[in-house]
Amino acid sequence: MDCSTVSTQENRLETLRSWDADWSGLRVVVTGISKTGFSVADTLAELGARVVVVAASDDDEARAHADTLRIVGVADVILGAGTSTVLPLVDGEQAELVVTSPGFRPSHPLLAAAAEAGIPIWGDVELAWRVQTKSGRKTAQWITITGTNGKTTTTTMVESMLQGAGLRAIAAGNIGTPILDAVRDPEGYDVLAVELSTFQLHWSESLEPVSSVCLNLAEDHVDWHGSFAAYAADKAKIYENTQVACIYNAEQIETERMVEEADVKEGCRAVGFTTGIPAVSMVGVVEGMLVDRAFIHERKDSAAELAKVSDIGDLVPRHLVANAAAAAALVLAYGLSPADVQKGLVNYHNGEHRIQPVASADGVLWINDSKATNPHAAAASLAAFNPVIWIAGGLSKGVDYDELVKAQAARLKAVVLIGVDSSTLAASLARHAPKVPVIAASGVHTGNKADPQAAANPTLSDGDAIMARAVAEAASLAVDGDTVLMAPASASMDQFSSYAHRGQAFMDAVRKLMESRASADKES
Ligand code: UMA
Repeated sequence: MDCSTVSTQENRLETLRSWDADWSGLRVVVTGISKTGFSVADTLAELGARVVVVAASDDDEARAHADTLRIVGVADVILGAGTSTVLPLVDGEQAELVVTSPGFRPSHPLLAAAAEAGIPIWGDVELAWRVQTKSGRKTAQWITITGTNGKTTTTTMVESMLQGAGLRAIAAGNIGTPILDAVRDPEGYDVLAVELSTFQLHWSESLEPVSSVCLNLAEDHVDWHGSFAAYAADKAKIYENTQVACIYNAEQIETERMVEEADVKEGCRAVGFTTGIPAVSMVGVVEGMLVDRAFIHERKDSAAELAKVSDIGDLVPRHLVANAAAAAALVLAYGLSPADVQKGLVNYHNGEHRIQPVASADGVLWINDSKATNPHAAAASLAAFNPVIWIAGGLSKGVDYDELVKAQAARLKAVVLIGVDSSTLAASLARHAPKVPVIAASGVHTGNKADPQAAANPTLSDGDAIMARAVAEAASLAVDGDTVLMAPASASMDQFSSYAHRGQAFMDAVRKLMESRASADKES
């Protein structure tokens, strides 16, 4: 493609900054046909663009989505393994734009081909920002949240505070509701609490959030980004063009550096959050109270009370306090009052699968933290308990467990491994916690189809059976004062359909164990 063609294309895309702009006939390839791909293709078809969708999946869900998309006017849907490696033509011509689902890595052959051909690539979040302005519909302000861990909790807290203040607000983005679904709501929202992953930030340029935060930064998704530096650079994009306040983690200098280097709107402030006593321009904690030293006039020598830490719940580990402080700073920047912050925290219920107490019996506390899909998240919950019988392992996503195991070894009483291949974690344990007993829940290879318990009970998948065994192993070791913590530090997809499925398997197994103990007690 020559330079003049590329620049004409870029000029056209430059004009596409509202729903009412002229999207008709724009040739777009959409990658993926799950949540994101479907919402993108559906939106573009409604806007009159010429759309071809490509996805490796060819299951019932993909085919049903394809049928619907054809009905709404999508030109072509190409499904099946291997099909998504070549950039297809749209109406016999090269695409002018690719809009990608977050699961596609930048190195994916299709995206690499688009980049090579000079075709711009957006994510669904970039498209959503551009189409959100529509005559006759409210345009929402965005509050954006990223970080290696705590995104979902913080986003939900922000949503709770906004809704508590009587605003029409919803959490969307990586949290599960595609951002385009929220943006296309016919009534519109006052504010969107937008959880963003680095996969989404990588392909976003135009966002202008009212406030934004990178909660923390630790190793994750290195396989997608290619390197930790590339992952960190994409996380830092959260702060670009922020209007009122960039919120950083005062206990993690990297996030403050990101703010210093960001290109923000005139007058935008840097505000820290901390679980300790706040300095000026921070939200923090003083004697069990969440306090604001950033948004009040007298911040030089005083702080305003926002809420009691106990308003968040009964079991409040430190990282949850940090999430609440960040959420408070984000909404105070938007203009909410201290009373709104407090009401939001009181209304907030810690979501399922996030450090969720499941049972407390014979002095043993059972905690489900299936949402801990990486070492950093697991570290946060391990740090909240001592001594711990730790159920861990799963799909490691290429991360390194050495630092986690080194830091937490002292509180580990035993480790029960789940996961098809938890050898990386097992090796870290052997290196840095050699005295801690490690039990594999189903022998060496936990995905073992010949597992006798799974074979004996065909209604259980391997994952469910192995979790039941892990719970039984943990129960045989646990004594008064111990915590059994299922915080796998790994993704779930090797044995379960999702982290929620894994968490449910754990909770079911614990409940069954409690029931069988209760009936044994009755009999004796
Ligand atoms: N596909 C291919 N080839 C690939 C990769 C994917 O063809 O190489 C196709 C699949 O066949 C399927 C589609 O792409 O048709 C799947 O797309 P996707 O993986 O982007 O998944 P979605 O269902 O669209 O969900 C995405 C987010 N998923 C990921 O980022 C992996 C969801 O975050 C998000 O909730 C949803 O959009 C709505 O915004 C999930 C997640 O795991 C929860 N996020 C990661 C995390 O939190 O750590 C980043």
